[in-house]
Amino acid sequence: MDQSHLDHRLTDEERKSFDRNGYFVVPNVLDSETVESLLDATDRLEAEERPKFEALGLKKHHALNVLDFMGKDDRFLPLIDWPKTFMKVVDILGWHIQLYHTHIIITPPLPEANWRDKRRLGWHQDSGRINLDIESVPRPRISLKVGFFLTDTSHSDRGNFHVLPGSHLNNDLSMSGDPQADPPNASPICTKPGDAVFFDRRLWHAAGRNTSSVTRKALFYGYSYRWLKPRDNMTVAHYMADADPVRKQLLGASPNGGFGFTSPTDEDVPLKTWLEEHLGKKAVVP
Ligand SMILES: O=C(O)CCC(=O)C(=O)O
Repeated sequence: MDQSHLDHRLTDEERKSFDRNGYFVVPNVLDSETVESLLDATDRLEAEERPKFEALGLKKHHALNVLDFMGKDDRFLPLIDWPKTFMKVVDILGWHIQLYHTHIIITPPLPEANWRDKRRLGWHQDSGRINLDIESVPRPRISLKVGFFLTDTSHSDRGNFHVLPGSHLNNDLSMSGDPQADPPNASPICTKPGDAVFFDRRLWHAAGRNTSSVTRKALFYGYSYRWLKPRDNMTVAHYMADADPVRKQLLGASPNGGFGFTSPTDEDVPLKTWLEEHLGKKAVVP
Protein backbone atom coordinates (compact mmCIF):
# COMPACT_ATOMS: atom_id res chain seq x y z
CA MET A 1 0.00 0.00 0.00
CA ASP A 2 1.16 3.55 -0.57
CA GLN A 3 0.03 7.13 -0.26
CA SER A 4 -2.08 6.90 -3.44
CA HIS A 5 -4.61 4.75 -1.59
CA LEU A 6 -5.59 7.75 0.49
CA ASP A 7 -6.82 9.61 -2.60
CA HIS A 8 -9.67 7.10 -2.91
CA ARG A 9 -11.42 7.05 0.47
CA LEU A 10 -15.13 6.28 0.80
CA THR A 11 -17.11 9.44 0.02
CA ASP A 12 -20.08 10.55 2.13
CA GLU A 13 -22.35 9.81 -0.84
CA GLU A 14 -20.96 6.27 -1.17
CA ARG A 15 -21.40 5.62 2.55
CA LYS A 16 -24.99 6.86 2.42
CA SER A 17 -25.70 4.68 -0.59
CA PHE A 18 -24.08 1.63 1.01
CA ASP A 19 -26.04 2.11 4.25
CA ARG A 20 -29.34 2.90 2.51
CA ASN A 21 -29.24 0.75 -0.63
CA GLY A 22 -26.65 -1.91 0.27
CA TYR A 23 -24.40 -1.12 -2.69
CA PHE A 24 -22.75 1.55 -4.81
CA VAL A 25 -20.91 1.68 -8.14
CA VAL A 26 -17.53 3.31 -8.73
CA PRO A 27 -16.80 3.94 -12.41
CA ASN A 28 -13.38 3.53 -14.00
CA VAL A 29 -11.43 1.93 -11.19
CA LEU A 30 -9.44 -0.08 -13.76
CA ASP A 31 -7.70 1.55 -16.72
CA SER A 32 -8.12 -0.04 -20.15
CA GLU A 33 -4.66 -1.64 -20.13
CA THR A 34 -5.42 -3.38 -16.83
CA VAL A 35 -8.83 -4.50 -18.13
CA GLU A 36 -7.13 -6.00 -21.21
CA SER A 37 -4.58 -7.82 -19.10
CA LEU A 38 -7.30 -9.18 -16.76
CA LEU A 39 -9.39 -10.27 -19.74
CA ASP A 40 -6.40 -12.18 -21.03
CA ALA A 41 -5.95 -13.84 -17.62
CA THR A 42 -9.69 -14.58 -17.55
CA ASP A 43 -9.64 -16.19 -21.01
CA ARG A 44 -6.66 -18.33 -20.01
CA LEU A 45 -8.46 -19.42 -16.87
CA GLU A 46 -11.67 -20.22 -18.75
CA ALA A 47 -9.74 -22.33 -21.28
CA GLU A 48 -8.36 -24.35 -18.36
CA GLU A 49 -11.48 -24.58 -16.20
CA ARG A 50 -14.47 -24.82 -18.57
CA PRO A 51 -13.57 -28.29 -19.87
CA LYS A 52 -13.40 -29.59 -16.28
CA PHE A 53 -16.88 -28.22 -15.52
CA GLU A 54 -18.26 -29.41 -18.87
CA ALA A 55 -17.08 -32.90 -18.01
CA LEU A 56 -19.39 -32.59 -14.98
CA GLY A 57 -22.38 -31.45 -17.05
CA LEU A 58 -21.97 -27.69 -17.54
CA LYS A 59 -23.34 -26.65 -20.93
CA LYS A 60 -21.47 -24.27 -23.27
CA HIS A 61 -24.05 -21.54 -22.71
CA HIS A 62 -24.05 -21.91 -18.91
CA ALA A 63 -22.25 -19.41 -16.73
CA LEU A 64 -18.88 -20.62 -15.48
CA ASN A 65 -18.32 -19.79 -11.79
CA VAL A 66 -14.78 -20.54 -10.59
CA LEU A 67 -14.11 -20.13 -6.87
CA ASP A 68 -10.66 -19.31 -5.53
CA PHE A 69 -9.35 -17.96 -8.84
CA MET A 70 -6.96 -15.53 -7.11
CA GLY A 71 -3.99 -17.86 -6.95
CA LYS A 72 -4.37 -19.08 -10.52
CA ASP A 73 -2.81 -16.08 -12.27
CA ASP A 74 -0.52 -13.41 -10.77
CA ARG A 75 -2.44 -10.71 -12.64
CA PHE A 76 -5.40 -11.18 -10.30
CA LEU A 77 -3.34 -10.43 -7.19
CA PRO A 78 -3.04 -6.60 -7.32
CA LEU A 79 -6.82 -6.11 -7.19
CA ILE A 80 -6.77 -7.34 -3.59
CA ASP A 81 -5.51 -3.93 -2.39
CA TRP A 82 -6.15 -1.87 -5.53
CA PRO A 83 -5.65 1.85 -4.75
CA LYS A 84 -8.99 2.93 -6.25
CA THR A 85 -11.06 0.40 -4.31
CA PHE A 86 -9.28 -0.87 -1.22
CA MET A 87 -9.60 2.12 1.13
CA LYS A 88 -13.36 2.14 0.48
CA VAL A 89 -13.48 -1.41 1.84
CA VAL A 90 -11.41 -0.33 4.85
CA ASP A 91 -13.63 2.70 5.43
CA ILE A 92 -16.65 0.38 5.60
CA LEU A 93 -15.32 -2.65 7.47
CA GLY A 94 -12.30 -1.24 9.33
CA TRP A 95 -8.80 -2.73 9.66
CA HIS A 96 -9.64 -6.17 11.03
CA ILE A 97 -10.18 -7.68 7.60
CA GLN A 98 -9.02 -10.37 5.23
CA LEU A 99 -9.81 -11.55 1.74
CA TYR A 100 -12.00 -14.55 2.48
CA HIS A 101 -13.24 -15.53 -0.96
CA THR A 102 -12.81 -14.86 -4.65
CA HIS A 103 -14.87 -16.04 -7.58
CA ILE A 104 -14.99 -15.25 -11.25
CA ILE A 105 -18.19 -15.56 -13.29
CA ILE A 106 -18.16 -15.80 -17.07
CA THR A 107 -21.65 -15.61 -18.53
CA PRO A 108 -21.96 -16.50 -22.23
CA PRO A 109 -24.91 -15.44 -24.36
CA LEU A 110 -27.98 -17.60 -23.90
CA PRO A 111 -29.02 -19.23 -27.20
CA GLU A 112 -32.34 -17.85 -28.46
CA ALA A 113 -33.92 -21.28 -28.16
CA ASN A 114 -33.51 -20.99 -24.37
CA TRP A 115 -35.03 -17.52 -24.02
CA ARG A 116 -38.46 -19.03 -23.56
CA ASP A 117 -37.50 -20.92 -20.37
CA LYS A 118 -37.70 -17.74 -18.34
CA ARG A 119 -37.37 -18.42 -14.66
CA ARG A 120 -37.07 -16.15 -11.65
CA LEU A 121 -33.46 -15.09 -11.08
CA GLY A 122 -31.56 -16.78 -8.27
CA TRP A 123 -32.02 -14.18 -5.53
CA HIS A 124 -29.77 -14.76 -2.53
CA GLN A 125 -27.80 -13.19 0.26
CA ASP A 126 -24.15 -14.25 0.41
CA SER A 127 -22.50 -16.56 2.95
CA GLY A 128 -24.69 -19.69 3.11
CA ARG A 129 -25.16 -20.98 6.66
CA ILE A 130 -24.32 -17.63 8.27
CA ASN A 131 -27.84 -16.60 7.31
CA LEU A 132 -29.39 -19.56 9.13
CA ASP A 133 -27.08 -20.08 12.11
CA ILE A 134 -27.14 -16.53 13.47
CA GLU A 135 -30.40 -15.30 14.96
CA SER A 136 -30.58 -11.54 14.47
CA VAL A 137 -32.74 -9.05 12.64
CA PRO A 138 -31.32 -7.61 10.54
CA ARG A 139 -28.52 -10.09 9.91
CA PRO A 140 -24.99 -8.79 10.64
CA ARG A 141 -22.95 -7.31 7.79
CA ILE A 142 -19.70 -9.33 8.39
CA SER A 143 -18.47 -9.12 4.78
CA LEU A 144 -18.82 -7.35 1.47
CA LYS A 145 -17.80 -8.00 -2.09
CA VAL A 146 -16.19 -5.82 -4.71
CA GLY A 147 -17.21 -6.91 -8.22
CA PHE A 148 -14.85 -5.76 -10.98
CA PHE A 149 -16.63 -5.75 -14.35
CA LEU A 150 -14.36 -6.44 -17.31
CA THR A 151 -16.91 -6.36 -20.12
CA ASP A 152 -19.59 -3.89 -21.11
CA THR A 153 -22.83 -4.45 -19.24
CA SER A 154 -24.18 -1.00 -19.92
CA HIS A 155 -27.27 -2.61 -21.48
CA SER A 156 -29.55 -4.55 -19.17
CA ASP A 157 -29.67 -7.74 -21.28
CA ARG A 158 -26.02 -8.71 -20.77
CA GLY A 159 -26.23 -11.03 -17.78
CA ASN A 160 -26.05 -8.00 -15.53
CA PHE A 161 -25.55 -8.21 -11.80
CA HIS A 162 -29.04 -7.56 -10.33
CA VAL A 163 -29.93 -6.14 -6.93
CA LEU A 164 -32.95 -5.30 -4.81
CA PRO A 165 -31.94 -1.87 -3.49
CA GLY A 166 -32.31 -1.54 0.27
CA SER A 167 -33.02 -5.26 0.79
CA HIS A 168 -29.90 -5.85 2.92
CA LEU A 169 -31.84 -5.19 6.11
CA ASN A 170 -34.51 -7.78 5.27
CA ASN A 171 -33.96 -11.37 6.39
CA ASP A 172 -36.60 -12.65 3.98
CA LEU A 173 -37.90 -11.83 0.55
CA SER A 174 -41.56 -11.93 -0.30
CA MET A 175 -42.14 -13.17 -3.84
CA SER A 176 -45.31 -13.13 -5.90
CA GLY A 177 -47.02 -16.42 -6.66
CA ASP A 178 -45.80 -16.33 -10.27
CA PRO A 179 -42.68 -18.53 -10.29
CA GLN A 180 -41.29 -16.56 -13.23
CA ALA A 181 -41.69 -13.13 -11.69
CA ASP A 182 -38.84 -11.22 -10.09
CA PRO A 183 -39.59 -8.69 -7.33
CA PRO A 184 -40.88 -5.43 -8.83
CA ASN A 185 -37.84 -3.41 -7.71
CA ALA A 186 -35.29 -5.84 -9.25
CA SER A 187 -32.61 -3.61 -10.75
CA PRO A 188 -29.92 -4.54 -13.25
CA ILE A 189 -26.65 -2.76 -12.52
CA CYS A 190 -25.26 -1.31 -15.72
CA THR A 191 -21.49 -0.99 -15.85
CA LYS A 192 -18.70 -0.24 -18.30
CA PRO A 193 -15.48 -2.26 -18.47
CA GLY A 194 -13.33 -1.23 -15.51
CA ASP A 195 -16.20 -0.26 -13.17
CA ALA A 196 -16.58 -1.76 -9.70
CA VAL A 197 -19.69 -2.56 -7.67
CA PHE A 198 -19.38 -2.69 -3.87
CA PHE A 199 -22.15 -4.65 -2.17
CA ASP A 200 -23.08 -5.72 1.33
CA ARG A 201 -23.26 -9.51 1.60
CA ARG A 202 -26.82 -9.20 2.93
CA LEU A 203 -28.09 -7.43 -0.17
CA TRP A 204 -30.46 -9.72 -2.04
CA HIS A 205 -28.84 -10.07 -5.45
CA ALA A 206 -28.78 -12.34 -8.48
CA ALA A 207 -27.04 -12.99 -11.77
CA GLY A 208 -29.04 -11.85 -14.78
CA ARG A 209 -29.82 -13.60 -18.07
CA ASN A 210 -27.56 -12.84 -20.98
CA THR A 211 -29.74 -12.47 -24.05
CA SER A 212 -27.17 -10.26 -25.80
CA SER A 213 -24.33 -11.41 -28.03
CA VAL A 214 -21.64 -10.30 -25.55
CA THR A 215 -20.10 -12.67 -22.99
CA ARG A 216 -20.05 -11.09 -19.54
CA LYS A 217 -16.90 -11.41 -17.41
CA ALA A 218 -16.73 -10.29 -13.79
CA LEU A 219 -14.32 -10.82 -10.88
CA PHE A 220 -15.64 -10.84 -7.30
CA TYR A 221 -13.38 -10.20 -4.30
CA GLY A 222 -14.94 -10.90 -0.87
CA TYR A 223 -13.60 -9.16 2.26
CA SER A 224 -14.64 -10.17 5.76
CA TYR A 225 -13.55 -9.84 9.36
CA ARG A 226 -10.53 -12.05 10.07
CA TRP A 227 -12.37 -14.42 12.38
CA LEU A 228 -14.56 -15.74 9.58
CA LYS A 229 -13.37 -18.93 7.91
CA PRO A 230 -12.56 -18.50 4.21
CA ARG A 231 -15.42 -19.45 1.91
CA ASP A 232 -13.07 -21.18 -0.52
CA ASN A 233 -9.65 -22.82 -0.39
CA MET A 234 -7.74 -19.52 -0.68
CA THR A 235 -4.86 -21.16 -2.52
CA VAL A 236 -2.53 -18.19 -2.06
CA ALA A 237 0.46 -19.48 -0.04
CA HIS A 238 2.71 -18.94 -3.09
CA TYR A 239 2.05 -15.18 -2.92
CA MET A 240 3.15 -14.80 0.71
CA ALA A 241 6.96 -14.55 0.31
CA ASP A 242 6.80 -11.43 -1.88
CA ALA A 243 3.77 -9.83 -0.25
CA ASP A 244 4.08 -6.65 1.82
CA PRO A 245 2.79 -6.85 5.41
CA VAL A 246 -0.73 -5.58 4.62
CA ARG A 247 -1.10 -7.96 1.71
CA LYS A 248 0.04 -10.82 3.97
CA GLN A 249 -2.75 -9.90 6.39
CA LEU A 250 -5.30 -9.85 3.57
CA LEU A 251 -4.08 -13.20 2.29
CA GLY A 252 -4.78 -14.75 5.69
CA ALA A 253 -1.54 -14.53 7.69
CA SER A 254 -1.83 -14.57 11.49
CA PRO A 255 1.60 -14.54 13.18
CA ASN A 256 -0.08 -15.31 16.51
CA GLY A 257 -1.95 -18.29 15.11
CA GLY A 258 -5.57 -19.08 15.92
CA PHE A 259 -5.71 -16.70 18.88
CA GLY A 260 -4.60 -13.86 16.57
CA PHE A 261 -7.76 -14.20 14.51
CA THR A 262 -10.01 -13.13 17.38
CA SER A 263 -7.65 -11.19 19.68
CA PRO A 264 -5.07 -9.76 17.27
CA THR A 265 -1.94 -7.95 18.38
CA ASP A 266 -0.45 -5.28 16.11
CA GLU A 267 1.76 -7.99 14.61
CA ASP A 268 -1.33 -9.78 13.24
CA VAL A 269 -2.87 -6.67 11.70
CA PRO A 270 -0.28 -4.51 9.90
CA LEU A 271 -3.15 -2.69 8.19
CA LYS A 272 -4.00 -1.10 11.54
CA THR A 273 -0.42 0.16 11.98
CA TRP A 274 -0.37 1.43 8.37
CA LEU A 275 -3.55 3.42 8.99
CA GLU A 276 -2.25 4.81 12.27
CA GLU A 277 0.94 5.94 10.56
CA HIS A 278 -0.87 7.53 7.61
CA LEU A 279 -4.04 8.90 9.23
CA GLY A 280 -2.93 9.38 12.83
CA LYS A 281 -3.81 7.15 15.80
CA LYS A 282 -6.90 9.15 16.74
CA ALA A 283 -8.49 8.53 13.32
CA VAL A 284 -8.25 4.76 13.64
CA VAL A 285 -10.98 2.95 15.55
CA PRO A 286 -9.32 0.77 18.25
O1 LIG B 1 -23.04 -13.15 -11.63
C1 LIG B 1 -23.54 -12.28 -10.91
O2 LIG B 1 -23.73 -11.14 -11.31
C2 LIG B 1 -23.99 -12.64 -9.51
C3 LIG B 1 -22.88 -12.66 -8.54
C4 LIG B 1 -23.30 -13.25 -7.24
O3 LIG B 1 -24.39 -13.73 -7.09
C5 LIG B 1 -22.40 -13.26 -6.11
O4 LIG B 1 -21.28 -12.73 -6.21
O5 LIG B 1 -22.78 -13.80 -5.05
